[in-house]
Amino acid sequence: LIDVLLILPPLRDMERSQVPPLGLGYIASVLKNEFTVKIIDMGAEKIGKSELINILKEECPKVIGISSIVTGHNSGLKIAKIAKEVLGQDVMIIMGGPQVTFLSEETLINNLSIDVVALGEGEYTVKELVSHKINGIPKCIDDIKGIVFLRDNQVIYTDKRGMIEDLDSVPFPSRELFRLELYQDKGTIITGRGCPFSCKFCASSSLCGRRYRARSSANVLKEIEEMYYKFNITKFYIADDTFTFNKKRVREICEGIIDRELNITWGCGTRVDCIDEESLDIMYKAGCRGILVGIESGSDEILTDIGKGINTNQIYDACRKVIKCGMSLGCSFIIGLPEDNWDTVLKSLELARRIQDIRQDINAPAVSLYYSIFTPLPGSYYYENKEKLGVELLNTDWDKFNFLEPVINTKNLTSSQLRELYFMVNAPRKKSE
Ligand code: B12
Ligand code: SF4
Repeated sequence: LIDVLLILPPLRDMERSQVPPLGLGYIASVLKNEFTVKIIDMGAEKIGKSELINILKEECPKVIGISSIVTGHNSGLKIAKIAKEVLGQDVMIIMGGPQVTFLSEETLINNLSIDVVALGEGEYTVKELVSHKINGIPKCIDDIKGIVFLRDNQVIYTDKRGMIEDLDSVPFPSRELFRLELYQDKGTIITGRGCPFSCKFCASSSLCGRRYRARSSANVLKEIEEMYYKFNITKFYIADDTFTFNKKRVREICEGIIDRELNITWGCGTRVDCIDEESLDIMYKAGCRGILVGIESGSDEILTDIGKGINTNQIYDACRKVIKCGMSLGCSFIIGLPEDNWDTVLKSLELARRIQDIRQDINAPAVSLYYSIFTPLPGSYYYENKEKLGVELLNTDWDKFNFLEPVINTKNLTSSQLRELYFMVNAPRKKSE
């Protein structure tokens, strides 16, 4: 028997997640000193309905926390329903995570199995909810900030909860509760939250704030050491939105890795305007072998329109620097943005090829290209303003919001043209080209 069961529902169209659910790991960490907690990742652990029912019967959790990401939202709702059927009405079901944070009212109204939605960062909200349920403290649920629930068919919002200011004060995610061997990228770590930029297609800043709340380098190094020594992890991926935003901190972290003689390799994601040769140099020395950048478009007009704040010259230069310093480079593009047309998408293809050609000159590691189809995500500017921008949503089945198939017509491109363009940009490049 356990107090709390935290569940990552299976994500549609992904065979399994390659990354442990760190958000749930963080929540477990603040709970585990006081309560018994278990985490299941249904996709990675291949847990189907009947196994879920067995787990529920065996563990009889008093509280269930379900994580909601866009393509896992529907399955999360089904799980909540099953849990109430198996355990009865008394079990408290909390849903939290990026998707439900922006869809709290409709989720509660249409799914009576969900008792509470916790908005934004969940660590301390969940802790208070569990304490309310199990210890009766606080006595009244209305005193818990950052939640939404139904009472007599009325939607009740409690006071807002601020973002966690000092992320160093949050314990590291409970990796011992994950089945780490199941994940390709088990070395994923988050060294800060939030993003100071506000690209119109992205929900990041409305979710985690328009400020990068960086953890101190000492705190990050401590977690890297824990992962290295306790969990034998030697391949890391730093999954922050913009890891290299603060140069000084990057330097401190890299010097820390070098000083500790940790035999690791790692990769990170960042923006092209946060890349410079000096940082790349020390990053390489500290084991960084790959960088993923969000390029989004090869058209300067589109880049301006989406609010990315970068241009194609900056992109080319930054990519050249990464390739030159011997790291592999990942470039992600979005096709079918609200102002995109056939020509602007071709410009992306052209830029991608120019970037790949840099590598031929230098004989460097791989350049990988990732194209996704523009998919308006709740919480993003484009989702909120879709009608105004001529974006017609063809499908409201969240399972289809997988970035691989179009769920929209834009004013310049139909969904079938988008499909065609997607096929074209992903076609292998012919030798003569
Ligand atoms: C790092 C990251 C990833 C990493 C790692 C994710 C992971 N498993 O931890 C990778 C690269 C794998 C990834 C993949 C995807 N991601 Co992502 N990712 C992010 C990013 C940049 C940071 C997330 C993060 O780690 N934050 C810090 C941790 C601690 O937060 P968290 O995991 O969200 O959990 C907190 C809260 O959400 C909440 N919470 C979460 N679950 C629960 C459950 C309960 C019960 C409660 C109460 C609270 C709660 O509390 C947690 C602790 O504070 C965000 C952008 C952002 N700034 O949020 C996008 C973001 C979350 N990702 C997004 C998407 C769409 C995806 C993909 C579906 C994209 C794709 N097609 O591949 C996949 C999903 C696969 C997966 N397994 O997660 C969207 C989500 C939009 C939405 N409406 O759902 C975001 C917001 C970015 C965007 N494009 O706008 N992602
Ligand atoms: S796309 Fe990247 S830089 Fe832009 S708002 Fe999202 S996380 Fe920030």
